[in-house]
Amino acid sequence: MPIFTRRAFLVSAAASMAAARLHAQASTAAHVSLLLPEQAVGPQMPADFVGLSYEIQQLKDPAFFSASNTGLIRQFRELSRQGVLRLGGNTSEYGWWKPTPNSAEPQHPQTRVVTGEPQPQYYPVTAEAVNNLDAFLRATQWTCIYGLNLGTSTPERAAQEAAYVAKTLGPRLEYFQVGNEVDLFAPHLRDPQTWNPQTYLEQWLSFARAVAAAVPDAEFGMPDIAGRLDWLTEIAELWPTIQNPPKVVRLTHHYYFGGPATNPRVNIPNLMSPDAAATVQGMADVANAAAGKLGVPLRMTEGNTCYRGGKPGVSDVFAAALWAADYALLLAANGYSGVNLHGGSGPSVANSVGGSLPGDKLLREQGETDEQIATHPHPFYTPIASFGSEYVIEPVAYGLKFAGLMIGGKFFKGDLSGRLLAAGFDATAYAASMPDGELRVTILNKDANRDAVVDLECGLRRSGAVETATLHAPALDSRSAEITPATPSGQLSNGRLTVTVPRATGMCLIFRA
Ligand code: BDP
Repeated sequence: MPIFTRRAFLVSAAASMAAARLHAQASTAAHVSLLLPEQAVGPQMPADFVGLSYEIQQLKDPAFFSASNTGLIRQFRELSRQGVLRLGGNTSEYGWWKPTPNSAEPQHPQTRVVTGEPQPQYYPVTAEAVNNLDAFLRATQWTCIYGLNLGTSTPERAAQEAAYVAKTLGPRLEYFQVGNEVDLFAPHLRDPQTWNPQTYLEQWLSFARAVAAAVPDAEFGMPDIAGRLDWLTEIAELWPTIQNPPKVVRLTHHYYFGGPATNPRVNIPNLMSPDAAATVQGMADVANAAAGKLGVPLRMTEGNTCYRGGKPGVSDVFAAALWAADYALLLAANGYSGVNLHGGSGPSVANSVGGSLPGDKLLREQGETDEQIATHPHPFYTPIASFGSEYVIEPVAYGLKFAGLMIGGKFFKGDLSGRLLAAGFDATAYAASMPDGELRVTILNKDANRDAVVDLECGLRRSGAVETATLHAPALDSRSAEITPATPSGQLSNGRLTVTVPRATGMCLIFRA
């Protein structure tokens, strides 16, 4: 199945008619009142909410995740002091465990070659790579979700690898994932006639039980589906029929806004449209129902703006920052325990999608020279890009970092975003009560043309100093993003404050305790 048919494109045609102009000249503003609910009864955003997702194939180069890759360590620390690195992706189905330098490569099963799917390029994951990964995690103070190969490995080999990983990473191991995007295993990795949630569960169980026998306290996140939410529902229904199930601690799935790069509907107006957020909310509702049945939290373990490596001009610009901030906060407010944005090195992601990035082809067709193409991050959506020996935080990661300002907060229920939408704004808002008594309100104005004048009315708080941090850039299509740290910006008077959130800007208001 070609990759462009793999995911339903989730944005409505109506939204694609939305505001086409990215740089409005005339300044228009509109007014809305938001009453902040009195009590924070929603989910709390966990300390390790922020995460990144990389192809396991990165481990092919043991120096990548290692203590000596100081530039990468610095950017991980910059993004989050306590994040979660998830190793998975399509390439996780082609890694083989090589415990000693002399270990022989195993026989691999026959797979079908399907255009757009990763070619079976097998590569060793060595003990040295896992040792170095541990040193990297110690240096970053991040933890790791470790992906095991379900596609072409065996329960025995997965158990051997898991035992070494668990022993080496210790508390830095969050849990194991077995298989990436199993709902897309057919046709290249499994027979479409027989592959379904039931047969997946049977195979998953044989792997997870072997892992649990080798690592008695082993924990798992599953099923890491690409988009077939009905798989979550069906797995939750089948789960009670399993006797002594392995310990599952997260229900996981993935989401890309659209794709591939050649799809004209993957554009900035659609990415900013309220429909995009509504789609994520719809998925969260289904996923939450399944997670409730299983009694485990959700985690969005992989995703980004545009699958097959991202789209230049959409994935690598400021619009992606606003998208990521809104996406992360929407998931947090829906009780997700975290989100991992996918990225990594160009070759690893290219290998995960059949060998090349469609975004490169697009740029060449648009007449960009090799030199110009090299100014884009590869893959185009990567949160941390490398240019020569330098690692750089990309706009999409600034969005995630900005969302992180709400970490520790307990969300207010009450549809603040719905009220902005009803008032005609392409904007969202999230309010949370922080552990130290602060109140934080993040407003994301995704509108390219209109500033939003918002009258905030606080239920409980009547006075006090207000500080503001902003997420901004010159325009939605700028190859940059900036977070301005919190600075004093006013006072609550009689429980009220009026703020102007400029077009294409995120604002986090901090009401000091
Ligand atoms: C997901 C895969 C990942 C790819 C990504 C993409 O898990 O390996 O890199 O899509 O298409 O389906 O960009």
